[in-house]
Amino acid sequence: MNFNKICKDIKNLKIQGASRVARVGLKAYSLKPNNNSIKILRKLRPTEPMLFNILEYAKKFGVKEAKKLIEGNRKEIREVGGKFIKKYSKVFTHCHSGTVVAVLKKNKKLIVYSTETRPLFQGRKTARELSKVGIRVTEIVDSAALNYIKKADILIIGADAVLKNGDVINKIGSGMYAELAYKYRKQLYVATNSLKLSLDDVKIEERKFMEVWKDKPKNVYIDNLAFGVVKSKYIKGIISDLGILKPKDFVKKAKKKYSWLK
Ligand code: RUB
Repeated sequence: MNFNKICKDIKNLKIQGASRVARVGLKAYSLKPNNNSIKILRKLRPTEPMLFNILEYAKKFGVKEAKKLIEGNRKEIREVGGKFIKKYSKVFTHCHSGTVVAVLKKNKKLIVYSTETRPLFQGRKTARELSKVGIRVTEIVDSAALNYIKKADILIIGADAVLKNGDVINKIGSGMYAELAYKYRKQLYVATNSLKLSLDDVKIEERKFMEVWKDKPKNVYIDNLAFGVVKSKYIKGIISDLGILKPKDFVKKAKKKYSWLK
């Protein structure tokens, strides 16, 4: 794959999920390692600080070291998260997070409720990957979520960014599910690579209306925000390579780990 093809695939979501975007984005940078490539890559998915951080790291310490950092973190998360989820739990998740899938795969004896995630149906990817390893998945339309949140023992979602106040940005809908979980006293965890810490404000990506309704009538307007905020007060813990921490403690520890992130 060449640089332009990778950029195209990231833009049209053939390559999706913050971690995969960062890993493949790093590969693109390794093919054309200069400042202009960084500029181009940063524009593809504006809500992906893991990509921005890893490019920054690669520029400072080289691509090989950057790869090592990502892989080391991934391994840690799988260990930490795999031990954490109790057997036979009913787990609610939203969208497709490679990190959540990796953690759930560590414990096959689960029942997973997965939202289909309109408009692009990333939830089907989650269902495919989990069912392949023998996990029982119930795929639901997004608007059925309340019933399944009530049935669930735990909610686990991914993250695109963790902000310095401990709030998390993830697929649109995540904030709404978090508030429902809180109301019904269900614990919500976020599984993430600590490289998603962002010390800067994060722009929420707005995608084309066609993804929602290609031949919409005149005078119908479409808002297609890709992501939304999950307030830290709704998050019981962040499962990451740094352990399982309260959002504020996660930020403290991550800031220390990435002191080069200014
Ligand atoms: C995917 C999404 C995922 C996070 C985390 O959105 O919101 O929950 O990116 O993914 P999109 P991961 O499909 O628009 O990229 O755990 O794989 O980093």
